[in-house]
Amino acid sequence: MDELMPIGDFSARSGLSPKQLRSYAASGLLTPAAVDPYTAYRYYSPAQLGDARLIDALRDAGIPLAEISLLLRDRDPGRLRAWAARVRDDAERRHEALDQALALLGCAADRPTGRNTMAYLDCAGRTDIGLVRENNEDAIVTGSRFVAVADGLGGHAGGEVASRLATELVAASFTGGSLDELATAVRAANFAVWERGSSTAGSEGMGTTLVAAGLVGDGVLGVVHVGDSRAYLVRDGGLQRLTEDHTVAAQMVRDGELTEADAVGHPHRSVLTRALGVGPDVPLDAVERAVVPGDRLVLCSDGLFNHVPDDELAALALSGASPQAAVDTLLELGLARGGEDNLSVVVADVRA
Ligand SMILES: [Mn+2]
Repeated sequence: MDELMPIGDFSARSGLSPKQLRSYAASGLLTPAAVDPYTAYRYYSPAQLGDARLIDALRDAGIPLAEISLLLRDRDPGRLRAWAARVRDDAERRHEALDQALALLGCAADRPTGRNTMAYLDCAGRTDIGLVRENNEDAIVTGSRFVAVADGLGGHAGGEVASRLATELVAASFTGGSLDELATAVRAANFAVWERGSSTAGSEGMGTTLVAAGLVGDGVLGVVHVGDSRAYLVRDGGLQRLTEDHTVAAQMVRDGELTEADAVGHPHRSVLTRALGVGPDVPLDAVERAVVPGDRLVLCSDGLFNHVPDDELAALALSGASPQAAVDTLLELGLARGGEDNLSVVVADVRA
């Protein structure tokens, strides 16, 4: 404790003003190592410099104090990567709005136009706890290049943690580089969820489904999935499933032991043959599809498709409604038909 610094010295070394330091002390972010009971002078230890600089950098990045406090507690880089993805999406939206404003003034956009000519996703999504469950273990991601749906499993809070962690990690590392890169990110998320599950009391056996879809080149969609959350492509009046359910019943259908119709009410229709996070490695399905403007993607959890069969989903997804209207219609229908599971749906239109 001989190296304790008064607030002035600590301020000089950390680059934070005494006023900032007092406000971080008041909000509980950075408590002085000692306070002189007679003078009320605050003293900081050199070990606190790292945290002070971390807080400063996060404040510079515009991260709210409450989030900084969470970050200091669990130090999960995934949280920061998720923020980075949000900042990029936000910047992209603001650039687009500015380009639009410039166009309204009769000016050409200042940005290089390369990005504007590339396909992007116009999307909407909702996840709902449903009418029976006590927590929502589904998680969704929506963005202009990447969308995902996950359906968590496991006791206590395990399912929620698993689906959120998996979607945040994959979204944060998504750069649109290639299908391989997306698959690598899903494998890394699998390992992270498995590690969290095996090191946290009460979270043993937690896991999640994941269907992750992103533009991995201009006009190329990559889809990686594990479990029974689905991706569909709606094109030219038809609906194609891009994913095969990894369930016992679906495997029996593929093996010719069960008809598609009998699988719908089968007792093993929701028993997964694969899930993300239940072991250190997991086999993935990864496919690439060419997409064109006008194509529509639908991602959903079993809570939706168990109530809304493919033909009906196709009709509703084709109705010409906006992504948000389609999401609302599908979700309300799932709820009206029982909603005994969590329900999630993401609808994304490919645009140029
Ligand atoms: Mn479910």
